[in-house]
Parts: sequence; structure tokens; C-alpha cells
Amino acid sequence: MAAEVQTPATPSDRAPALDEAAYDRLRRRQWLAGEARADGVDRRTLLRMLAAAGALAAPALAAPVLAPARAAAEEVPRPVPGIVKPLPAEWFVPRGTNAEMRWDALRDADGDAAVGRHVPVERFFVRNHTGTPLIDPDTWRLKLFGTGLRGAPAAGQPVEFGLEDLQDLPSTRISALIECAGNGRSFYASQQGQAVPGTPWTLGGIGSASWRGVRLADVLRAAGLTRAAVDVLPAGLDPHYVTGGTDLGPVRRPLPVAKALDDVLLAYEMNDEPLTPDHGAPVRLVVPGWVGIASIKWVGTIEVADHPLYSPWNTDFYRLWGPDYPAAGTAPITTQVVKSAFELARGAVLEAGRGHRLHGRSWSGAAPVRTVEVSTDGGRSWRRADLRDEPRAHDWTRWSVDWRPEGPGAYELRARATDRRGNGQPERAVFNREGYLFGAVVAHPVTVA
Ligand SMILES: Nc1nc2c(c(=O)[nH]1)N[C@H]1C(S)=C(S)[C@@H](COP(=O)(O)O)O[C@H]1N2
Ligand SMILES: [Mo]
Repeated sequence: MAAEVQTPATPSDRAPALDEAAYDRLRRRQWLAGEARADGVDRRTLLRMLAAAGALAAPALAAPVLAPARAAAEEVPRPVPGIVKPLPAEWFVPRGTNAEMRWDALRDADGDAAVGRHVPVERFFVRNHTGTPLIDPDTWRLKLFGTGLRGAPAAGQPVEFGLEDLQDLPSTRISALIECAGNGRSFYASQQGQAVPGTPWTLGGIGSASWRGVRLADVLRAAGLTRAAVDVLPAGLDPHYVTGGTDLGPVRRPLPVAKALDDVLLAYEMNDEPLTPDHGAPVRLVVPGWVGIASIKWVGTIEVADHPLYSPWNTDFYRLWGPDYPAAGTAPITTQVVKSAFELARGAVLEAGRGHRLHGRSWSGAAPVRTVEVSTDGGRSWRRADLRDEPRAHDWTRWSVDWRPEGPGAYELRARATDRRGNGQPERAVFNREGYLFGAVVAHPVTVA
């Protein structure tokens, strides 16, 4: 058993840790040996995880917690308490503490593109566990500490960076999607008859933006990263997440050091503007290709440890449990699955007797999109869509297909993509108890009249 576990030693040896499954076995072994820390994670939870003793109890729904810093002059009731920016109904669907982007808002009334490859900040979906904090960028400090750093930070004396310190480091710009692991969750119920708890997103728990910031790798190295570091734990400055009467602490999720050094950004700009409060101002993580929870907003501290770390966000949440998964659940989920969406309302009415150009976007966390196919007859026949973008990793590809309906009536549109690694979209997504990673083809009803 032990022989199949790789012990990280040098950064190059650590590359396999990008495989969270292998790394998770190591984490668990080290926890059992008393070498891993798991603040805020119930000991029984870890034991349950380790004992492969069947499914965990479903987490209760979040108790609403308001952001501590609300604008004083607030008269208009907000559709989502805790979100600062306006949420016009033509752009967003409120979902608890979150705001889902409406796909039909990507086209205007004439069918012209209203949004380019990047979603404007004011139209970008918001996923908040509690509420948006208002943080003064002038006094904000990023504090790094932990046993994976050299010198004083190892003893708990943090090394600090102000916003200007970060801006003085070499900057990098990337185009990347942020997508919630639960994006598409509602289709487990509506399309597969499988009830799952959690935010019932359709496909609008996603957005693409241009991010500018400093590579997390550069900041970790500047902070004195050692070769012994294995886990990096960024924590948000938003209010603690309280669920089922339990305070789980700040939103935080360990990141294997291999991913942290690979392509992760500490972003301070989104679409060429300073980050706005709802999207993590002054600084957030952007973790390309991975589930949105990895991209911690409002980051205040980063613990760098020479031993594995756990938080509720890689133990109780964001693993897959279900009849088709190991009894103790999978390793923490990381890479997003392939998905496709039409820039059209569900149930949209299209004019009869004329041709239509159907637009949509497809994406994959693993690789650039290779092909997109569209069916206008409920999946009986398929044809290639025209790709309107050069497919890129970690971003979506826009596409279109021309369609002249045979006559008035109800139609079911479908779109499915494959990526360059050969990942595709199945007819059915494999059920998991929390409804993560819904990657099946989504049936999109329209009426021609
Ligand atoms: N501190 C903090 N970071 C967070 C969250 C949060 O609630 N608090 N939500 C996460 C989740 S689940 C997602 S999907 C993304 C959403 O990013 P957005 O709100 O900018 O779209 O942020 C992630 N980072
Ligand atoms: Mo999320």
C-alpha cells in the first residue's frame, strides 16, 4: 500500500501531486500519522472519510449571514442580500446568497451579441457563501505564514504584502473562466429525476474574464517557500460560513503546492479594472480550470505548510459521494467537466417561417474545445457548429449554427462539445449526492411560432 504513495520531495517530484487522488491518499496517511492539520474539520468527519464508512450526512442549508460592511444609504431592497452590485432582472436570477448569469442576456433583442468573450464585471455571476465584505485596499495586507516557509513565518510571524507590494511584482494577464462546481446542478433533478441539495444553478454559474495580477508562485517564492511545502491554504476575509449551527470559519480550501506553483494568479484586476467588491477586491485567487471554490476571493492569509491541510471545503464539501463512487467519497474535485450552453432563454420563442442563427459557448477545464455539435431534433441528428473563437485552454469557445425550423411547434435543442483530450458530454451525468460537475448534454426547449 505505502509503496504506491509518492512522498513529495523536490518541486519536480511534486508534479504528480497535480493528481489530487494520489495526493489525497498521502494527505490521509499523514493525518493518521498525526502529521496533517485539519482546523475546523470535525475529527469524526476525517475518521468517517478515512474509514470508508458510507455517505456523510447532507450538509444543512446555509444560514444567511449578512456582510458586516453594508453601505449605509441603502433604501432599495436588494434581490440578494450580501451582494453589493445591482442585479437587474434582465441579467441575473437571484439564488439565495448568489446571482446566476442569464444566458439569454448575452444577446440583445435583435439577436446581436451583447457580450464578447469576456463577461463584463457588472454582468458576471456571483457566488457568495455569506456576503461581500468591503475591504479598504490601503490597509489590506496579505499575510503568509506556515511551516512551508523559511524563517520567522515558519514560527507564525507572517510575512506581509500590501496591494502596492504585489503591484510592484511582475504582472501576468490571463483569460480564464470562473465556474461553480455546482453549475448545472438543477439538471440532476429536472433532467435525470435525481434530487440534490444546494444552489439550483442552471448553466449560468460561470463567467470568463481577463485577470491581471501576480503569479502565486512568485509571491510564495518571495515569502520564502521551502522544498518541504506541500499545501497552500488561502483564506477569505468574508464573514465566517455558518451552516447547521456550526461555524466553519472563513471560506478556505487547501491547494496542492504543485497547482499553486503552476498557473495560479493572485489577481487584482478583472477586465482591466481594479477588482470590485463582489468579485474579491482587493485581491483574489484565480485557479484556471479548477472548480470555482479554489479561486478564493478577498484573500487575507495564505498558510503554507510542510504537512497536509484540511478544511471543510476539501472534506465535507467538494468531493463526490454516491452509488457509483467510493463509499468514503472521491478525492477533492478539481478540474471542471465539459459543458455547452445556448445564448438563449429556456423556452425562448423563435419566429416561424425564417432562418435563425443559434449561438452558444462550450468549455472544458481540462483542455481547449475541439468540436461542438448541435441537434435541433432532440438528439436524433447532429451537425457541426462553426467555432467563432480560436479554442483556448481555461476559456470558452463561442460557436453558432444556422437553423431553419421545418414549421411551428415545440423543439428541443442540444449542444455537445468534446475537448482536445477527448472528454465529451454524456447523455447522463453520473449522480453524486451534492450535485457537482453536471456535464451531460442539456436539453433546451424552444417554441417556433
Ligand atoms: N472568500 C470566498 N471566496 C470564494 C467564495 C466565497 O464565498 N468566499 N466562493 C467561491 C465559489 S464557490 C465560487 S464558484 C467563486 C465565485 O466567484 P465570483 O463570485 O467572482 O463569480 O468564488 C469562490 N471564492
Ligand atoms: Mo462555487
